[in-house]
Amino acid sequence: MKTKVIKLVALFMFGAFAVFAGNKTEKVKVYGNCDMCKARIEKAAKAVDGVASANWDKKSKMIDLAYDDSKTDVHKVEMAIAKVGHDTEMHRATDEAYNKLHGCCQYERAKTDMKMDGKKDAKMDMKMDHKM
Ligand SMILES: [Cu+2]
Repeated sequence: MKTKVIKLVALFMFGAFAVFAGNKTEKVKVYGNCDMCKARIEKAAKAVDGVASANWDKKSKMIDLAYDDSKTDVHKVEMAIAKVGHDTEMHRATDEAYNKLHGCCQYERAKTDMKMDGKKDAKMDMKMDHKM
């Protein structure tokens, strides 16, 4: 009887470990306006392999991410979000992606000259990947 209980406990602990292993949560800023943005941002984040959950808050502009850090990292998720037109603190969307957004979704972004997007972003991304 006693060994059975120990086995059960061990099994449970192993299960819990397997579930939590490699899981990370992170909160990052994503620019957007409305519920349409929320749906778009969360969809893009969840489409990244390894992301377990994504929850963007309209007011604080913060997204809560839970992901398996053996499969992905916050930069990959931010890049996926930037790809659908939403700037994050570290990854800026291209003007092209931003301009495709629904009119009500065109949040206010920091004005920078044309050099800031596209190629330069790609370069920045690469630098960050190397660091990790
Ligand atoms: Cu919107």
